[in-house]
Amino acid sequence: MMLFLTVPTLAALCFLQLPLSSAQGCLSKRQVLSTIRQMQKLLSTQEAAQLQGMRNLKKQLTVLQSSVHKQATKRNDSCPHLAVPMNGRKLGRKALVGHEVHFLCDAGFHLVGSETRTCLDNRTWSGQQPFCKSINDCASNPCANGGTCVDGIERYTCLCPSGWSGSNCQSPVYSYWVTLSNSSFSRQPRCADNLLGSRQCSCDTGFQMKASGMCQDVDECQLFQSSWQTRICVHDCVNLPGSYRCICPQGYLLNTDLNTCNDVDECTNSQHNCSRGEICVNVFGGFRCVRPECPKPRHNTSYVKTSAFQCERNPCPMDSKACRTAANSISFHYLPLQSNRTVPRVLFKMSTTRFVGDSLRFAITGGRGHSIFAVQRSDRQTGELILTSPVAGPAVLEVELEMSEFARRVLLGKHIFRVMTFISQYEF
Ligand SMILES: [Ca+2]
Ligand SMILES: [Ca+2]
Repeated sequence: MMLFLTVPTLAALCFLQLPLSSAQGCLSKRQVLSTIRQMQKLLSTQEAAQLQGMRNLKKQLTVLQSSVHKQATKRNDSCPHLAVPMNGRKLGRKALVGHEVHFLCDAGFHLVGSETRTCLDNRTWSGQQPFCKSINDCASNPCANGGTCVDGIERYTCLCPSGWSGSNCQSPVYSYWVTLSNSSFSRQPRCADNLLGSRQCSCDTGFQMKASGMCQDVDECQLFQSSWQTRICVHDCVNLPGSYRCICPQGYLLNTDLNTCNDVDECTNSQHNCSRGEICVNVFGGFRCVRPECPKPRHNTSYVKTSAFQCERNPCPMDSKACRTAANSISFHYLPLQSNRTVPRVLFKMSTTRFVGDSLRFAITGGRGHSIFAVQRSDRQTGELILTSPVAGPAVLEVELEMSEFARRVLLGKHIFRVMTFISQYEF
């Protein structure tokens, strides 16, 4: 900077002096020009060096800025973790600003919400968290009695017509049917005058002309439902103006034939209220919550649960009589059955896969109401539990069966089957 100020000043002084002094007192014109050129060259070089310096500095600042930005991105500039939708997948793991994740659903499900979400500058995700929805919860027509199925997020909802209630519109609202106005069962006939001048009248379907000239509803329920031979509904019948409707009791849905009733499987539809540790057993007209438990340890013998419905005996000293006579396994069996089923009926079969002896014996060893059961051998390795009398429900029957394995008349082991039969209130 000093040079920059000094050189032009010196040159200017010399030029000012030129007309006043002799050529010897100052530098010659040629020398001055040469000096100026040298000075100019020097200045250009300095200028270029300074510019280069500035550029380098600018570059370094840019590099520094970018590295600071990257570090900040690593630490803070990421969006919150996104959950993987149930029955679906998430593609893309990076949650940094500017990155995208994509969502897919498994077969049978469709995506509701954003298929792609981007991590925005403000560290939030664009769009909405998607979920995978079963393609159509209403596909199985779960709403009975003319209910309208509305496909929901997790499950469907039934919108029931007047006179019906329940999650599947399966329950009749009796007060509604009773209060149906009597007048709607009686209508004016439809009449037309023909060309001959006489009047012809007729009634709508389901109505018949009465002597009064009015059309009266046919009470199909009274006509047909009372007799077993002509029954039109498997359960109950409600007379309607011009028609009738079959109704099913709680726990059943009217079949598409509009006559029979189908049991609702509360266990697979998650309509049960069994607590943790209990197992839901679907039965006709309802469900049961069961808790199969192994016997308590006793006289050197104890059992361990090997599956939800099976207990196996732990190793025990065979010199102890309690150990030798204790069953090797105890299994639990829950059977739904309709009321008044025809007999004899095979309810249950038992056999062993690890048969090492030479004979198997089957016996009923206990249980409530076991007098209506019998056991018989169906082949060398299989025994059958047979119901011998019809049972009117509702009822719960318990029977304990024993299968003993012998080799040369020596007991090798035995297996206990605890069978519980749930008999419905109705014959369906
Ligand atoms: Ca009717
Ligand atoms: Ca059921």
